[in-house]
Amino acid sequence: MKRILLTGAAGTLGSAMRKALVGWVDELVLSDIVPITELNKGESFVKCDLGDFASVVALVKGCDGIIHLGGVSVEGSFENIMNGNLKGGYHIYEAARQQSVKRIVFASSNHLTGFHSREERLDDKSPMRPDSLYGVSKGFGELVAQYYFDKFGIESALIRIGSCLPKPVNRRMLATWLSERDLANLIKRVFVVNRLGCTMMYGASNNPWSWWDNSHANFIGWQPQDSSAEFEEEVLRNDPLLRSDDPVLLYQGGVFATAGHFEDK
Ligand code: NAI
Ligand code: 15L
Repeated sequence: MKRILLTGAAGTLGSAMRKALVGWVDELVLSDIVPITELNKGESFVKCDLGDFASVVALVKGCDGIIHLGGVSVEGSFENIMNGNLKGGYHIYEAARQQSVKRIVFASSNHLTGFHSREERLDDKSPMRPDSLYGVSKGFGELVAQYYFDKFGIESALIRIGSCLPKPVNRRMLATWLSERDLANLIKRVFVVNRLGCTMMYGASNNPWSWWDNSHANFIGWQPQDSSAEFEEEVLRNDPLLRSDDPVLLYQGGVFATAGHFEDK
């Protein structure tokens, strides 16, 4: 593998993936709107606002693949989401088309389906039920990816990441947790599999409590190695049990579903 672009490289997952992907490619081109000053061997950095098309085209030039983690990662103002996620998502795909990049990992989110009940088990046929404008923006990103696959053959892994952090820290995350190692292995797998297509996958580790079924994507050969079970006792001890009628327990998206609507002033 030669030259791979990592957007959102200064963020939480970008930083974790930098560590996990050391030595995996000849060059990892890091990019973010926030500067990164300390580079490891095999890394370069380009500051870029995803909302600026000309900059994104220059950024993508000469890359063989893209891991697109950049953008707004929580609920926020429509202006910010529009710039980072709507414009940013479109810019990445249009730049990829112009620069003949053929494979992209798109960091989608469980908040695209966050209004499904926790009683449901979702698969690739389950409808999008976004729990926030942020979740809506991930639906836009997935549709852009599908369009660029059907029209131009650009392949994508649309990873609806659950909660990716070193360990699960609350009861919800016993279902949604994705270890950094499992995410890194999935990213690596995406770039070696012969046929990827435009495939959505729920990004969760091998958790005993799961709301998601990835069997449609078995052909990719990703087998998560970690499990939230290892942390269950600690989580149950530290995260108080909510009243059973607390609305936050109804929805997979948790507080994203029950929070008020973000109103632009
Ligand atoms: P983060 O907020 O820590 O990192 C996102 C990065 O994108 C930041 O460094 C930020 O500076 C950069 N960014 C924002 N707007 C930008 C713009 N206009 N131009 C260029 N860069 C911009 O988020 P995190 O947790 O690292 O998530 C990475 C990706 O994974 C995001 O797309 C997020 O939506 C997605 N995701 C993350 C989950 C998690 O558990 N951490 C769960 C589900 C999805
Ligand atoms: C996300 O999409 C967010 O980016 C992250 O900050 C977490 O809130 C995560 O989902 C989650 O649902 O735990």
